[in-house]
Amino acid sequence: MSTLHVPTHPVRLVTASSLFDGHDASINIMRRIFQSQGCEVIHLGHNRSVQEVVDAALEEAVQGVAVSSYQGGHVEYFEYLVELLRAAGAGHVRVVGGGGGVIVHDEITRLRESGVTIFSPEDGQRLGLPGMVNTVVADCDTDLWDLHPVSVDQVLAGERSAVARAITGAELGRLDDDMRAQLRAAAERSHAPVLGLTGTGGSGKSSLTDEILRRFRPDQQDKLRVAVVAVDPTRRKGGGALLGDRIRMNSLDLPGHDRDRVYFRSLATRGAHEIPDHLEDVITVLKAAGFDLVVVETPGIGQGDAAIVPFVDTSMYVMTPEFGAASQLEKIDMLDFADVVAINKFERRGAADALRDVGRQLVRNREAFGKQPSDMPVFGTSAATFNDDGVTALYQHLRGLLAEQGLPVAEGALAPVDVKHSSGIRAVVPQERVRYLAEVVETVRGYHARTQELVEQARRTLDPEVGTQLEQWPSVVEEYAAVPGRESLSGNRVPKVSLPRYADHGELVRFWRNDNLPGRFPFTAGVFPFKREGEDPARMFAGEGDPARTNRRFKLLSEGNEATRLSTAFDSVTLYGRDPDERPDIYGKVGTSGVSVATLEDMKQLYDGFDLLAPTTSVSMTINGPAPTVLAFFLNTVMDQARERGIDPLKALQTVRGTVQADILKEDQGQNTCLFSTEFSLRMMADIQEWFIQHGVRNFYSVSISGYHIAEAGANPISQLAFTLANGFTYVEAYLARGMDIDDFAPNLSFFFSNGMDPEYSVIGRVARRIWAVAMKEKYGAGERSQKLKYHVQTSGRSLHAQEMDFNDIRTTLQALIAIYDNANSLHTNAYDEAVTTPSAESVRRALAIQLIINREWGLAMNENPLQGSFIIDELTDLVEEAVLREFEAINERGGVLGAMETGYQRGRIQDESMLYEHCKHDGSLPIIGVNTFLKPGGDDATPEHVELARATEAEKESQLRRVRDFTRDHEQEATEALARLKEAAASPDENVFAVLVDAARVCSLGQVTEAFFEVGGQYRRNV
Ligand code: B12
Repeated sequence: MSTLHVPTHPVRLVTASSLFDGHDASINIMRRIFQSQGCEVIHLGHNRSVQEVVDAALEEAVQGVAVSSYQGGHVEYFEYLVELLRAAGAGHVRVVGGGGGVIVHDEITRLRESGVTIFSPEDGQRLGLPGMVNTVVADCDTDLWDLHPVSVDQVLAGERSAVARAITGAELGRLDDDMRAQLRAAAERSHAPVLGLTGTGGSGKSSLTDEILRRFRPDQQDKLRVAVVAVDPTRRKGGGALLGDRIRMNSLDLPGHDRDRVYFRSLATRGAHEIPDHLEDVITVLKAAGFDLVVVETPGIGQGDAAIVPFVDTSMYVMTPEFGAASQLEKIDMLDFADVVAINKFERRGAADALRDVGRQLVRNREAFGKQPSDMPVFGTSAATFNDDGVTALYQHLRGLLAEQGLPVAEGALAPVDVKHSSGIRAVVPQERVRYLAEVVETVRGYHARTQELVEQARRTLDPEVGTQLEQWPSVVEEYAAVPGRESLSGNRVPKVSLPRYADHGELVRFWRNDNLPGRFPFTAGVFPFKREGEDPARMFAGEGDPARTNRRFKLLSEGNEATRLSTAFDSVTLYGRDPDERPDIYGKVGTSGVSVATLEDMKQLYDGFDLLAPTTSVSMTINGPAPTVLAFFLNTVMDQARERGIDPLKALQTVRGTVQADILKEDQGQNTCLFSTEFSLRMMADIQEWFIQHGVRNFYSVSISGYHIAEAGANPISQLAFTLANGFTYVEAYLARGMDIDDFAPNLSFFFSNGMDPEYSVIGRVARRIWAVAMKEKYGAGERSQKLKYHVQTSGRSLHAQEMDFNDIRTTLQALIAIYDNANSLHTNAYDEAVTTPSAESVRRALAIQLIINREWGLAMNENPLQGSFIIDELTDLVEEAVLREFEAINERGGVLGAMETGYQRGRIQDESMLYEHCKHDGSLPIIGVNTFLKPGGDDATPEHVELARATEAEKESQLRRVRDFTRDHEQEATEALARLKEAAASPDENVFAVLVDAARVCSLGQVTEAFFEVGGQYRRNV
């Protein structure tokens, strides 16, 4: 193995996924390896525009940017990135990237000519993961200070790049005496106060900093320039650092605000304990550069965390309510020094007590014995809550303190608040219900314990219920014997459902309680007694170009089928709730990797010619962040079809069939198409469900609780299943807390899993159905319809490779077989060209054929319960179930799903598991035929030079731009009114926003609605 390059200079890199691109699995792997090879990584996460990447590259003074791009439009994106970097005088910044097989050979060559290095899957295979990263590290190991000196005048003029470079010099201790003296003299003339922020890890310091800036900028109308320095520790082992604060900062790029008013710089401690050695010089540079306010955020290390105090004029300590006993407060050094204390995550249990205890401690520390704890500068805040008044109170207090230090503040545009802690928090899952997952575990374990008792009992005396079941069993056996079954060519009758031959009462009891026949509680073997006649579960995902082209593809796919089952893939501009635009990093993605839908007109064209009211038509839409708006487009299309035929539109809602994905929890965990604050998105989901109940929408699933994206982001099957079911129970709790009845909403919930190659996939549906049914019946007292977990399954995309593509169909066939054996309710089979492009007409036909061959040709599929009775299937079912329950306990310990999400628990786990898979794939320890073993004889042409690519044409892109422009022009007046009404509804906590949105969607574009919701619902804040 080649030795890895050890950097001689600090190597700093910005990492991100491109705009409207949530594929962050690969960049997360790369950034971790960069870190372990000693680099300082400013990770921006997913969905980053070229401008954001360039801004970060300039302010952070990096040697390189590393971007992954999977959604198409990569040529436009990377070329625009190089262009903007050069225009900003940063042509020296190396640009590297990757996008798996999606970036094809010709494009790699073209991009290389523009100065971009793209790594293909073969590069990964040839070099190995560390080897590939190593080439970047070696190339970026340059001395920025020597290469790019900076003059004092440029710094004093406040030029962004000059400031950034001067900070690099300061960090390296390379500012010469003369320069330092001049900068110091300038800094001394500055009146800029320095605000220091520190606190315990996980207290939400950076979110709070962001929220304070989000108030400061509009409040002071951007008249003041602010610099923020965020410090993160350098790992002692390897010397790398994850600089993970910038990713949290939405306030750097506020709509309608000048991006030059805030400067943000991440620093690594580089061997120092808590404070980088040259922090004072860094502050000097910023003061000399004329900033009006300097904010320094440092990690709190242990309890002796007051190291920041000597560097700043005002300091703030951030903590959470969970500090244990009040006596622990005596040990916190910062409580002696901080001018202000914020108890963040005020939505958590014990927050009010914490506020009081910390107040008391401050009274004692300050010897202010005549004062009340409530007089102390202690604030209860919830940075995760949009427009939290506790944060506003904290901001306004800080503004006063900073003004005393010389900050020239104006009176402020923000209305004063008269609270000292958050007053409007509405917990999605109420505090008293936060142990729900532990309760599910107790219920399932209790159920099995009872089974064991009943089994024993059945061998002696009988429980009355079991007695009845035993009495009825012979007639059940007879009933099934009468079902015709299917005859093989050899003349044998293959039973549709095969019954156990147990005679022992104990075994029968165990079978009924653990498995039972399909369609019988606990539905382990399936939720329906028999498969639907005349409707294969096939639901093929399609979307490309403009709506007219996708409409043609839908017609092709549904040709010759009795039932019409459409599944819609949207392009990434739509997935992120925006309208098509000319800007190069947007333009390239219009109609690529999915269909572009920005208005009601687009939606109508998409399903033109399909009878959406027919009971044989079912439409599924893969959309999450902007799901409410896209669903509103769809339901209007349905209602308009009804109107055209003289049918009452409200009646049409009662029969329309389909699914909208709309699962925001897994978005945060795996797929990353979050637009709004999680809290607002969850409220919208509940609004939709409530509206469904009010309008009798029974056959349309309001959410598809998805494990697919969790698995494809890298999770193993256990984590996929556990996280997904836990998310499902969270929706149950959230909807119950909104006052909905379990049997009114549970039948509208559906599930979606990925089926990969691991052994656990054989039982994923069985375990999901059993846990759900037992919990629904025994814990929630729900009726039978609610107990039935129905799921869609897609074969695993990540198990398909760019190399030796023909082999992919074999993998898909095996995964599809197991799904069909398990009575999955709906199935998508991936095409063999999965790693390179959304499928062509030819590849999708083959993928569909896989299902047809299994369903119609494959003999054993004549039987509908072939998995039952197998020792290994039973054993795996119990094993996977127990592993899932243990994971529930782990999530429960973190405060349930939402509590765990706040600390990035699920994301961290998924990334670890993803990393393990890729390592095993790349080092060959996990055999993958044609990729790391059984390689194509003769070498390197395992990836074909030319594959038919399903991409939008220029004409389609242009026509989409024109269509949305025409639509917004024609509806300008009505849209203004509708948007005002929408914002009003969203701002009032008790109004159902979806009800108003259904009307607004007739006249507003998707992008217009998204912008409106940003204002009133808050933007999503990314997590590493
Ligand atoms: C995983 C995956 C997902 C996951 C993403 C999870 C996540 N958080 O990342 C989920 C399920 C959420 C997903 C969703 C979608 N996906 Co997807 N997805 C994939 C998949 C299966 C694998 C990509 C991957 O991460 N591979 C793992 C990496 C490590 O390996 P690799 O790609 O081979 O990369 C190698 C090199 O290129 C290099 N590399 C890659 N990046 C970088 C970066 C740097 C800096 C370096 C040094 C090296 C490097 O490293 C690897 C070494 O071998 C691909 C298909 C495939 N099999 O490739 C589709 C694919 C990329 N997805 C696709 C699409 C269309 C989508 C959706 C838009 C579908 C939709 N309409 O809803 C959504 C959009 C989601 C979003 N948020 O934006 C298409 C893109 C088609 C196109 N551009 O023409 C693909 C090709 C599938 C397909 N055929 O339809 N997807």
